[in-house]
Amino acid sequence: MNQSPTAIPNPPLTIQPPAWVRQRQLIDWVQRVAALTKPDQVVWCDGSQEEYDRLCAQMVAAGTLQPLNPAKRPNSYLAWSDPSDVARVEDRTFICSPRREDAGPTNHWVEPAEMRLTLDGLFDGAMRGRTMYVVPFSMGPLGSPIAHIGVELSDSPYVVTNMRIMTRMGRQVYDVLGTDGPFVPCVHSVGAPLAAGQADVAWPCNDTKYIVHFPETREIWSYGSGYGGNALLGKKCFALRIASTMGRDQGWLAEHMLILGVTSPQGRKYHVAAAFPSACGKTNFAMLIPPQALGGWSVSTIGDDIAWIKPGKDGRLYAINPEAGYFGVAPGTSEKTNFNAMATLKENVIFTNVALTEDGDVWWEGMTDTPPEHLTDWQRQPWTPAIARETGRKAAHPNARFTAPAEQCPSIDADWENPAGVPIDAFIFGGRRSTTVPLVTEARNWTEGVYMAATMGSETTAAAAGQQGVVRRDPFAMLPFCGYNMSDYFNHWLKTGEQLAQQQATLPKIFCVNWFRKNAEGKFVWPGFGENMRVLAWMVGRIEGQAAATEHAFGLSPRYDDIDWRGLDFSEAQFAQVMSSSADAWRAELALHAELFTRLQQGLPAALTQTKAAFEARLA
Ligand code: TSX
Ligand code: MN
Repeated sequence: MNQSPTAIPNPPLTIQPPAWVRQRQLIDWVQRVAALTKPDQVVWCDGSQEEYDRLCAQMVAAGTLQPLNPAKRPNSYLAWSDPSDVARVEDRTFICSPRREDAGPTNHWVEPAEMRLTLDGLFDGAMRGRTMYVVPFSMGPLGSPIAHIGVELSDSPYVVTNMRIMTRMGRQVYDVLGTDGPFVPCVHSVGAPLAAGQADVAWPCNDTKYIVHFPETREIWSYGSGYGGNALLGKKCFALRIASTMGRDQGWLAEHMLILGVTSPQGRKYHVAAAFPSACGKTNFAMLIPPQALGGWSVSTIGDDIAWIKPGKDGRLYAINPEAGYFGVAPGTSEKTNFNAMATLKENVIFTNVALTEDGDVWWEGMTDTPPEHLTDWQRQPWTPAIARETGRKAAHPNARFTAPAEQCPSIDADWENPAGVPIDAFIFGGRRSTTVPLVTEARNWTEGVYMAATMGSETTAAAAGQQGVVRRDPFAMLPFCGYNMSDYFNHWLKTGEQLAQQQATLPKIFCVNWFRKNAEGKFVWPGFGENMRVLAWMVGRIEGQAAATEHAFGLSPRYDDIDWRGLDFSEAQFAQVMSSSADAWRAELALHAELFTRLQQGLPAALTQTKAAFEARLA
């Protein structure tokens, strides 16, 4: 009950933009959204530390955040969400392009006018009793020619504080916008209006959820969730779904990729962008620490999740990380799996759905070998190792997250905020595959690389919903994030390669990796983590034209002697296990590619079906 007949109606809301907001269209839009959603007040965020601290204190008072022990985790907070609001909601995610074919068979589509009617109903009065925050943000370094601006209107202070870590948020964005600069309008409501006198809950949300994108008008509307990618609209909604359509129209790429710098012992630096589906350790790879024994390699981090990549005048591809923070999965992160991430998390962090220790710090599964004796779990219940053994309950939700400033990462690249971006020398695509796919394969050409990326698959883990160990196709790791027809997206990649080739530039090499091969006993054969540097070093050798490779049906791979094994006990027989694949296994694999191609049929580039036929001919 939002308004009883006897309730005094709200006085007409004045939105009172501060003098530093001069973008007329923006002000009009804020006015219209406020008139629709009917918040008690509108707050124009300036992005200052004072504002951040004030909002955090307010959320502590409301029970949304708990301050962590400043002696253990300075200036850090813990949020526990509603147990129903813990992850992105893919089946409630919509791409509302004018024609169904523009969204394609892998997206949920609703006709735009019909969706607008639905949203008008949902958002009418949705912010009653709350504050609407105006959150201006830049995706990418302020003023970079590769960056773009968004403004999120949200009734969630949790969103505001997370956006301040994840993006360049605040007043300075309005200087870039000027009086008529372009921005992507993003509207977000937790969908929990408050009647006069109604008490709030710690994590307001609504069982009805809509994550809606209008690619043609470049708008985002999000309703009902306060969590992660559903609510922090700069990330998946803007930087991937909307930006991918901007890239299609404007000739650039918005990709679900980490970006890293790798410097050889000779001091030569290269840049790599890599796409992996979820649960493959993208953040770990972006922050990799090379083994000492390899002598003088270093890896630096530019980004861990998203890359915006634009062709430069020299015919090379230049990439920026549009984000300013990491919104990473906590469980499994430890000093052993990702030392740099743990160092990044020392202070100024918002944790969500991890467990609370008795001394006011955080813990999650995999953080330490031995769990603490007593915790409060993410559902506010007492937790002990014994309870976990008896009930299987987790201390942290498997999708628990940290929100941390990128600049706190010890391996952060000196160029991570370079407005010009960094030139990409190689793309890596990978998945979690216990069989068939070798440790590393280099594509013979751009088209074969696009084929590898398009047919990428990954085995589901316990963390994901549904069956475990089933291979799910996740083209370019973009299945949930491509804002348009996947076939058109493949075509865009093929065209990009053709255009670069026309400029006589050296195209980035494309590699396919698999860190997850298992032996007959079901044990991982490849040690992974820092040891992946050996594969990266081979790739650099290939880029430099130094390292050798052997050709097989699907591309080029190293022989045992082409990899530097100093400091690692990894036999030729073990290498054979991570590289081997039978013709039978590949025939079965190609049959699965055929299933994907059938699903994507309409508009699927002929180059991909031709590449498949060529692989089949090589196998025969
Ligand atoms: O992130 C991972 N990477 C990339 C690191 C740079 N993970 C974690 C995946 C879940 C997010 C990996 N897990 C990797 C990997 O390369 N490899 C594996 C599989 C594996 C797990 C454990 C061991 C070896 C391989 N070894 C021991 O536990 C001792
Ligand atoms: Mn991601």
